[in-house]
Amino acid sequence: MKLKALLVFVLAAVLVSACSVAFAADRKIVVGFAQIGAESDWRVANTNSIRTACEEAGFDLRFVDGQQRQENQIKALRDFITQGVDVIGFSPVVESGWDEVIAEINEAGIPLILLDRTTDIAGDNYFVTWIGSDFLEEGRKAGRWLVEYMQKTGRGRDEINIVELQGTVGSGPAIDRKKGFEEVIKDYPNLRITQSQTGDFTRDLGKTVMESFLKRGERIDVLYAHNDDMALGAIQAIKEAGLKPAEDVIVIGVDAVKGAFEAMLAGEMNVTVECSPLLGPQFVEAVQAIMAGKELPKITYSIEYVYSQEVTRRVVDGRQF
Ligand code: GZL
Repeated sequence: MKLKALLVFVLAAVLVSACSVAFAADRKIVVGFAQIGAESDWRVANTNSIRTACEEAGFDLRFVDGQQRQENQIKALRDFITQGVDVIGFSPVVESGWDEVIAEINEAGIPLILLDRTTDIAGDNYFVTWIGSDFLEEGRKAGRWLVEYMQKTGRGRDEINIVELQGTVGSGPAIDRKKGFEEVIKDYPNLRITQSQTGDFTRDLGKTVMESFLKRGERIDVLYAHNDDMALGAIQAIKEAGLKPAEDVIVIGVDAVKGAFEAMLAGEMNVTVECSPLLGPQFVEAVQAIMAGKELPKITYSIEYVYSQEVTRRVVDGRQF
């Protein structure tokens, strides 16, 4: 009798697990994504890439625009926990202030993918994988381009005044793009940052802060902007001050959004360091790997280049962002 009961039990267990697998195979993967906002062309392209890739993958995507406010992102993350999503994706607007909500996500056992930006939480056990750019290297690339450009144009020994438009205060890209740039120029004492202030990655604030830099009346030779949107706003301020952008004031940006290419073709910007927003496909691959129980590397960098004024219309027309 006992053997018969055991066989019935085993058969029932196999049927239940088969049904749960079948159910799992039928239902959509549910993904919660807490996006920073829509502060720049880069962010808009990033959102489009995520939405398109998730739609093509057939995910049930719950997408929240945090409007660049940390409290909105924290609320979205808590809502995802309540909804019991399968995977959470997240790009933290700033590095600090996430410990509590991340602990709640970990407690709920929901896999977390960091996309683009990072947090200052110690260790890397709290997330499955981070996909994004090397912001420190982007700052170094901007610094190296400037050193080479000054030497190439015979100004390698001139006293050069640099003004800096920083990204969102406390954000990973703002912290590391500043650090990487300064790491390079520290070996050239004639290259000095004379004014530095946040433009919060937006075009409007970039213009306003550049106006204040110009109003100080000190000579400005170079603008280093942590993203192209602030650089494009600053270009307007430079022109309204009667100066020629890319000539009187060398203009360096980061992101390589289409507006920067158009400005370079118009002779109003010198260089942009690429930071790819097209992370959607890599994000989808990571979600699918997690759902299939596969291992993932902790870090996946996107491949990026430096584009200077000698770009052709062909390059511009071929770009996706
Ligand atoms: C960088 C990204 C930054 C962009 C800005 O990966 O976080 O945020 O450089 C965007 O344009 O606002």
